[in-house]
Amino acid sequence: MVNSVMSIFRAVMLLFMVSFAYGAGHGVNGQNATEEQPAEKTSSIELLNARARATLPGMSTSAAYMTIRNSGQKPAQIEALASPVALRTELHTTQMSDGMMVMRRVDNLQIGPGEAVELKPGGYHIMLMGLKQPIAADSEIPVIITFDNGEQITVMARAGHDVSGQHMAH
Ligand SMILES: [Cu+2]
Repeated sequence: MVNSVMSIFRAVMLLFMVSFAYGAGHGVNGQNATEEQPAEKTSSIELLNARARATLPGMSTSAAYMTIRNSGQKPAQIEALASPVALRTELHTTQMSDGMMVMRRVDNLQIGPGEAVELKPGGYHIMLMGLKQPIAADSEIPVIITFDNGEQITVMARAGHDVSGQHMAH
């Protein structure tokens, strides 16, 4: 918990410094508007089809799924995850181990340039742990993803009971 708070704090500080540097640069180069490089501040990461599992009574965990597409020139790695609905938000993968499906935390998922990774039931997923409230169907769950390039994206995951595939409790 302390770690993820610290990494969010670092990410926010980084964003602040980047935007400050960007703004300062603009002031100096203000007259060269035609030489501005397009797309330098455009996000190279897209989060598509974000959805979350609505909870049934008594459930304290849920999961969110989406496709992460990196259209940038460099690999992107997830550095931190957060959601206001959960005490802890982690990236997990699902693997077979001795004939059992087990989930493992993943801290180094990298999405190569031009690649997309699909988070889906039975594979990578964003685990929402220690839910502060039930997740109602059709509600929108904010998921905040910070990448190692300093990009931080908030995506709204639409909750439903019909997310295909089983998900195990921890
Ligand atoms: Cu999980």
